[in-house]
Amino acid sequence: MSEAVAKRFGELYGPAPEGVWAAPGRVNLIGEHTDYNDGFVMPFALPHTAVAAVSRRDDGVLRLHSADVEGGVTELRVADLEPGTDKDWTAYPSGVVWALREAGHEITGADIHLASTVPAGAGLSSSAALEVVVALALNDLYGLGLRRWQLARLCQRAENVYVGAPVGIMDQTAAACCEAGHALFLDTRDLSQRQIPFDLAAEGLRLLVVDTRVKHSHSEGEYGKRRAGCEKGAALLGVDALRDVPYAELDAALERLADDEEVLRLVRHVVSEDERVERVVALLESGETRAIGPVLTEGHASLRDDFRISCPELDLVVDTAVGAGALGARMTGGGFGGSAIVLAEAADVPGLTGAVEEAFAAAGFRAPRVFEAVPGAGARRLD
Ligand code: GAF
Repeated sequence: MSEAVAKRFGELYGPAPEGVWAAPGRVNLIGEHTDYNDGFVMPFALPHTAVAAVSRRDDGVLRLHSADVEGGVTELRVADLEPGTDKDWTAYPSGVVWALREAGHEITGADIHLASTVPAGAGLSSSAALEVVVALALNDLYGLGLRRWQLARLCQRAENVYVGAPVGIMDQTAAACCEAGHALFLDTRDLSQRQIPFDLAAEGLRLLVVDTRVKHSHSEGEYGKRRAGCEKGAALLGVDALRDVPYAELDAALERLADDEEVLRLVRHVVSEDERVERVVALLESGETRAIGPVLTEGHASLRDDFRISCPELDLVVDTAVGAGALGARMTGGGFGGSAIVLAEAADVPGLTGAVEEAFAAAGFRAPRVFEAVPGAGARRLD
């Protein structure tokens, strides 16, 4: 991949690139819609990556090209980059250049060629991978000395302000900080983190990703509504963020929200989801990997019934897989389509995959894309 991307860079821009970098997509094991509530998340990196060949420029010009999108090279001036103006895929890399410059780093231009194997629109963070790979490349080339978590914060700012999507910090931190063979237990309040060994193969287990290949069109607006509802809940309860509601006090908090059924449900999901993350961490650290299955399925029910961000395709994956003997299953990512994950005994994978495929065909849904996910490495320089 690295050589092909460097070669294409040379064809597009002339000389060979100064370097080639990669950043992965992610699967979130547990901890959904908790990141903008200062809560806990637990993603791991996919082997699928966005790869960028990059060289510096000193004339204020930013040139962007992607192997995955029709069209030629886009040429911009770094001084002219402004939030909200770019509605194309180029908003992700140029947003990162904008965010670095806004933070006071002198980026005087770049030539960038990108190619990604992270499935787009599948809830696997293909955009965060694009942002982080560009941030890491510019950090190295311009000698900025920024730490991984700082790059993640800048990428989140690019996405929030430049692209205009009100996302939390999980996906960018996952792309920047994950390690092979581990899931990342991340406290999104202060970005403190612990790498939790997550070697399913050694235990005879597998984690399947089932990409439903649907993305319901209202997803972006609904994300913002959930976020606003959570903020309202925190304000009604007099806390900075829902993270500050202890699980032991959840019932009392819900009583105080009895007049606002919608906010009550959002709060119940977020506070119980933080507790599920802590339970999964404890189970993994005590070697009880199989026991995390029911916690994943519980998390799905909470996202479906309380947070209301599932959809028929995701529910069908979870119900079919659990009904056919999976240890647990849940949707992963923002919701309204995208992917679900299924934890299963290795020997059960063919049967489960067949059961999900048959159920999709019987329901008249497009065939899902199913693959096994092994925790991969975080962002890195390749050449
Ligand atoms: C999307 C967002 F980008 C994340 O920040 C996170 O909120 C996630 O949805 C839900 O957990 O991936």
